[in-house]
Amino acid sequence: MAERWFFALWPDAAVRDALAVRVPELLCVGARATHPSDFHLTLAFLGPLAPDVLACAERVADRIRAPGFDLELDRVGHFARARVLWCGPASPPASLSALVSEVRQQLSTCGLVADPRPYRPHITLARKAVAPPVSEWSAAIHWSVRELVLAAGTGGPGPRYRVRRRWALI
Ligand code: 2AM
Repeated sequence: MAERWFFALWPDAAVRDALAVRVPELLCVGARATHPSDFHLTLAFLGPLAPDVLACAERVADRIRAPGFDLELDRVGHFARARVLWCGPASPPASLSALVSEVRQQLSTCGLVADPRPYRPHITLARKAVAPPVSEWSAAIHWSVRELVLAAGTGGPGPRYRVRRRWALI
């Protein structure tokens, strides 16, 4: 299957490990937990890309000048139709929304059209989750976001994504 590209925020080891500890207690029977190396928060999904468009997307990231920010992962949720269990910020900070807008707007110069659906920042914790989380999210996980990444996935068994490049937020 062709690689599918996306810009994302990738948690550091401390955030990743904190998430991995929480996931098992949330899962209904049959749900498949995300491999901890795959935890991420997507900024913009690009899909399969021709080499010249991929190069254009990388130049977009080269041009981004955005500050780092703090994220509180303080809620868990369930996308029932997609059967996805997720966590994310209850109140996304303005810096996150601004970064997403900037990346998506710049990507239009590469001919990449943003998903028209409202942006819902989330980290997929499990798939095939037919039921909402079976317990509460015990406490917020604090994440100091200091970089954005370009990652790719092939949809195989986990880990299914790979970070290809990183850019510092300043
Ligand atoms: P998800 O975890 O909720 O499925 C790589 O697939 C990343 O891009 C995932 O974070 C995925 O979100 C997100 N994504 C957004 N739109 C997508 C699409 N149309 N197809 C696949 N992944 C998409």
